[in-house]
Amino acid sequence: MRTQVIDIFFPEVTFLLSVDTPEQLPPDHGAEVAFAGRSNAGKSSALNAIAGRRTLARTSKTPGRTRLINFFAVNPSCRLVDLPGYGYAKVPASVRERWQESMAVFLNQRRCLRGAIMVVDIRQLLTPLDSQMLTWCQNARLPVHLLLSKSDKLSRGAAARALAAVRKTLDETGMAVSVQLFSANNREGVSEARTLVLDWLGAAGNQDKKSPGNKGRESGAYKQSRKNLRDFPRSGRRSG
Ligand SMILES: Nc1nc2c(ncn2[C@@H]2O[C@H](COP(=O)(O)OP(=O)(O)OP(=O)(O)O)[C@@H](O)[C@H]2O)c(=O)[nH]1
Ligand SMILES: [Mg+2]
Repeated sequence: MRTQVIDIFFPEVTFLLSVDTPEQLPPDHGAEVAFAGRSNAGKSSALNAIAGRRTLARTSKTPGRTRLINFFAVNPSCRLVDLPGYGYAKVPASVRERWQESMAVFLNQRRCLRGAIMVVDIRQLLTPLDSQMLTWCQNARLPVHLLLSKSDKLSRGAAARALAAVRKTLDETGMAVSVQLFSANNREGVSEARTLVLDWLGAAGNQDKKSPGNKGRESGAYKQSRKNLRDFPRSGRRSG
């Protein structure tokens, strides 16, 4: 059963390392899934919920908490990556520029990167910076799955309307991005997101990781998972 696979998949997850510059990145092999999004959107909380661990990645009420790229080892060849949040006004320009450079290198050149989980606060929807990040990912031919986070902050009706609005925006831009409601607090959508992360990481283990360029990102498995997730049904507030 799928849940049994999930239960035995993440217990070994541990903090691996934090990096500040592209030169410090760990070896580019195996498979990685990155968590990206605005500062304070709930990236670290989402990573923890999906990994099934409360305190793996540090979370905070204060925006800008995650300033380095943090790697968590799921097993010797698979990693979850907590990226620094963008859009936090108090970050000095020099830090922001360094972050942008690291991000560009990471998204464009990291061959083991299988997909990005983009976390967007459901109360803010897609901001210009989120759209920019989506464009970066599309240009890097990186599959993106969008979590509309903190869905517990809205009523069911309002959350459904927000989901429909984001789908419409994505359809209008023509971006092939899957999207779902998500709450680290009441666990809405956690199991669906976890299934996708496992698919991305697992599919990588079944193919030639030395294939050139970004071919691995466009494998049938990823296309299928994107297709399946394009229209996630609202699955109940305690689905995880
Ligand atoms: N109500 C609610 N609050 C959440 C949820 N997820 C995260 N939060 C809160 O939002 C705040 C930010 O969460 P983080 O997970 O630290 O956000 P982040 O995107 O990692 O933030 P930075 O690392 O600073 O960019 C914290 O106070 C969390 O408790 C959620 O699903 N529901
Ligand atoms: Mg964080």
